[in-house]
Amino acid sequence: IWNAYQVMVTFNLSRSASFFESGVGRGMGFRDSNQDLLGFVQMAPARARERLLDLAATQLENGGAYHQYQPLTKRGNDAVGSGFNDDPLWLVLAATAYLKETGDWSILSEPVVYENRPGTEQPLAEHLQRSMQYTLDRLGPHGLPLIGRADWNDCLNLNCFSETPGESFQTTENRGEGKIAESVFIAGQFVLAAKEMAGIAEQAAGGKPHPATSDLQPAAYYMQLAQQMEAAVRAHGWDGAWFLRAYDAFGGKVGSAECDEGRIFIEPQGMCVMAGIGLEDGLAEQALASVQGHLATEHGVVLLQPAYTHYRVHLGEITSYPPGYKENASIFCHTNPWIMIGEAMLGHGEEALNTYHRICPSVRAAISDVHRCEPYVYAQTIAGKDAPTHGEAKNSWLTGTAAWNYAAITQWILGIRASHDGLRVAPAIPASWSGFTASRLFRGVTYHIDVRRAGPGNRVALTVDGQPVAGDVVPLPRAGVGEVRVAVEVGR
Ligand code: BGC
Ligand code: IFM
Repeated sequence: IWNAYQVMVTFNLSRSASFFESGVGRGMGFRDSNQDLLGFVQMAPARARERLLDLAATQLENGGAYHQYQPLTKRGNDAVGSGFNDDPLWLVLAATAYLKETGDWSILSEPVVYENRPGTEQPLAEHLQRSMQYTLDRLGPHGLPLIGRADWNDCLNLNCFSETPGESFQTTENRGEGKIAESVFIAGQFVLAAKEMAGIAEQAAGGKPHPATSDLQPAAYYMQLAQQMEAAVRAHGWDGAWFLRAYDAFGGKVGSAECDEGRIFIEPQGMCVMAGIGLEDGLAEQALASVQGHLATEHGVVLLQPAYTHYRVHLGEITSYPPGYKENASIFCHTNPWIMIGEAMLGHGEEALNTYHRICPSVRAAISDVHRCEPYVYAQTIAGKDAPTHGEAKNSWLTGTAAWNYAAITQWILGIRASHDGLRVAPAIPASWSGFTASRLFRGVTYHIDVRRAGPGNRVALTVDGQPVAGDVVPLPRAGVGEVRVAVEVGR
C-alpha cells in the first residue's frame, strides 16, 4: 500500500515540491515524470494519458526535450533548457508502458504540439519517432550516443568543465561541441526503446491499430537499430567483466577497470541487462555478478566503486560530493530495482528479492537507529560504504525508487506484467516460496491469479478458467467478461 501511495505522490509532484531538491523552482522533470508513470499507469490510466500528452507537448522539434516543465503552465523551463540526451527516450518507454497497459492505440494519433507552440501539432507517434531520431543524430566516435549535459546521472557532466565553486553544473555553458563524450547507459536505453518501438510497429502490422502508426517505421527497421546499437555496446561498451559507463570528452574511459577511481558503475549494468543485451551469451550474467561482487553492500547496491576522492573537472558534479554520498557512491536507491529486474530476467528470484530487502523500508525498520528514515517510504539515497554514516537514508518521498520498485516487484519478481497481447504471468520468485496469490485489474477485467510452486526453476504452466494455455500470456478474454481465474504452476 505504501509503495503504491508513494508512487502516486511522486507522480503528482515529480520532484518539484521538495525542499530536499530545490523548492518549487525545479518543476516536473521530463525523465522523472516518464519514469513515475511506469509505476502509476495501471492505477489511473486516464491520468497517465494526460501526463504523457503534457510531456510530449514540451518536446522540441528536433526530438530533444526540456529537462523540466512547470506543472501549472505546463511549459518547458527555459532556465534549465535541454540537452540531457537520455530525456527523449524515456517518453518512448513511458508511452509503450501505457499502450501495453491500456491497449488505447488512439493515443498515437493524438495531435501534440512541440515546445508548447500552437500550429506545430504532430501525432504522438511522430514524437516517439523523433525521440529515436534525436539519439541517431547524436552518435559519437564509437557509434554510442553522445551524453550531452548528462544522462540519467545528472551529475556525470562530461562536457561542463566547471572551475567555479557554486556554479550550477546543470545550466552552465558546456565547453566545446560535445561531440566526443558518449554514454553506454543511453546506448542500453536506446536498445530497449528500439525494441519497444518494434513491438508497437509489429502490432500495427498485425492490423491492430490506428492511422497514426503509419508515422512509424516497420518493426524490422527498429530491430535493426537495436542490433546496431547493441553491436556498438559489445564492441566499445564492454569492459571485460562489466559494461563501461561512458567515454569522456577526451575519449578516455569512465567506469573501467583501467580507471583509478570510478571503475564500475551500476547504471549501465542495470540498463543494458534490462535491454536484453547479453542475456543469451553470459555478458548479462557476468555484469550482474560484477555488481554483486563490487557494488553490493548489506544496505543496498552502491552507485559506483571506488568512490571519487577529489574533484575532477572533466567528470563534473559527481566528483564534488563526499565519498559515499549522492551520486558519488551512495546507494542511490532508484538504480537498485534495475538490478532486481535484471536478476529476475536471468531467472534469479533469490537475488532479486534479496537486493530488494536491503533497501526495503519495513525490513530496515529493524535497524532504524542506522537507517534513520520513515520505515514506510523509500529514500533517494542511503549512505554508501565510503561514508561515515553508511546505512543512513536521506531525502525520502520524491524519488523514482517508488515507481521502479513497484515495477520490479509486481512485474518482475511476481512477474505480472502487461503486454500488447494480454497479461503476462512469469514470476521469478525465490526457490523457497511455495507460491502467492494476487488480483490484478487489467483493461477492465479482474484477474485472480494463484501461483503455486511445483518444482525448481521458473517455467510456468498456465490454466485460464480451467483451460490449459500455452506460454505465459493470458489471452485477452472476449468482451463482457469481467473476471478471469488464472492458475499458475511454476517449475513444471
Ligand atoms: C538531485 C541530485 C543531484 C542534483 C544535481 C538534484 O535535484 O536530486 O541527486 O545531485 O540535483 O544538481
Ligand atoms: O536522474 C536524476 C533525477 O532526474 C533527479 N534526481 C537525481 C537523479 C540522478 O542524478
